[in-house]
Amino acid sequence: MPYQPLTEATVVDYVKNLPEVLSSVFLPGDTLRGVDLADGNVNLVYRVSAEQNLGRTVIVKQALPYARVVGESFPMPLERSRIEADLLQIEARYAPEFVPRLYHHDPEMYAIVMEDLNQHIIMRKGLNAQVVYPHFAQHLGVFIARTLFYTSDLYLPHEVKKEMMAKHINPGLCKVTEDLVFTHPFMEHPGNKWNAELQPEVDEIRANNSLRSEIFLLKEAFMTHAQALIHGDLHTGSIMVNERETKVIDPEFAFYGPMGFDIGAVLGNLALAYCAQPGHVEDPEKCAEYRLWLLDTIREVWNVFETEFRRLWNEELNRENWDTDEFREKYIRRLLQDTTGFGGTKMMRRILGLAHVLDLEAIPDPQRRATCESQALDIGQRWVMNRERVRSIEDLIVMIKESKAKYPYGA
Ligand code: SR1
Ligand code: MG
Repeated sequence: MPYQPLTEATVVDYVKNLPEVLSSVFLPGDTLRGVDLADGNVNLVYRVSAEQNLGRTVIVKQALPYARVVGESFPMPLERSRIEADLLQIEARYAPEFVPRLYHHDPEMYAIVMEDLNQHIIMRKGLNAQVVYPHFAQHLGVFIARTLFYTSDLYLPHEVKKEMMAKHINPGLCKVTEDLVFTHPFMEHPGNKWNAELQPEVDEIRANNSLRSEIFLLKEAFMTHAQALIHGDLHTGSIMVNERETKVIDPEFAFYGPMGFDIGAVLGNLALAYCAQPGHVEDPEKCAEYRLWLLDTIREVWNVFETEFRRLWNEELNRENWDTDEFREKYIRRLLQDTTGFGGTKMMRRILGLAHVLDLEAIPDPQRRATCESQALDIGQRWVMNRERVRSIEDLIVMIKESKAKYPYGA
């Protein structure tokens, strides 16, 4: 079928013509209905379910040649759909319990059909409502350790790694990240958006060449450090959760990049949720209690990651290539430092750049939101500027606890 964007009306016929999807999910005689679910920045997303039983359901995700929320002035390669399909299969090899099942990939329509996670919600929405996810840190720590270790030179024979790198080169989406995460937020750019209440702070950051040079070092590491096949956009909008399960979605930004970019995305977005809580919760005790859970979760994600990563290192390392314990300790320390720098950068881009996050955008009062955003900018700067001194996850937590908003609400 030649490429054309699907609609609520056409997506049902599209699914009806996919025999392997019909036989895996639906029953003969099912009447299918399509519903538009798109609420991310980039793609079309539909739910197609059987009227007879809404539990028989799939998600159809289709790439547009541009970013959905911006329009045709922001072109994006359709090829990202193939990357996403490949990644879902690779992740399923190493961490099957944490990814949705892929039923079908259509290279002509740039569409994938996958499991409908209708028992889960986007994690950001749960964090905005102070929901505690008791298994999240365990799940996510294991997911990142396995997907990063098993796709790196620590495990793969060198020729396999090189083939994987060639297959997963993703220049179009990497350019989006280079621009929207590392470049535009830290300069005057027409795509940027920010809260006018923060103007003096925004001006200060954009004039801070010491900070900007550190961000550029991180950008250069992002562009050149082909360490593992990373997810590439692992924020809390790319994670679906409930109290029992955790599923990582949307790996369309994947490529061979630095491991710390994924780990930093998770920790930085949890820190954004921490900053946003006073914008959502009126009761100070309840707010403090949930913030404590977020700090524990940041700590726990790293600790679980490190424990699992060390286990894999001990049991699965390609020992022909790597053999000293001292190297392992230096490697893990550098991972934590990269995590800190990338995490801080990703926090700031969500306040200064084009793509913002619901954690903060859902706070209607601009002054109250500015207090939360200002604290996030402070943490982001601390993480970036102090990353080389970081020795343990506690150092990141201390920087969060010591951070301050420049414009305390109501002061
Ligand atoms: C045009 S918006 C692009 C952003 O959305 C994705 O979630 C990525 O974070 C990207 O930077
Ligand atoms: Mg996404």
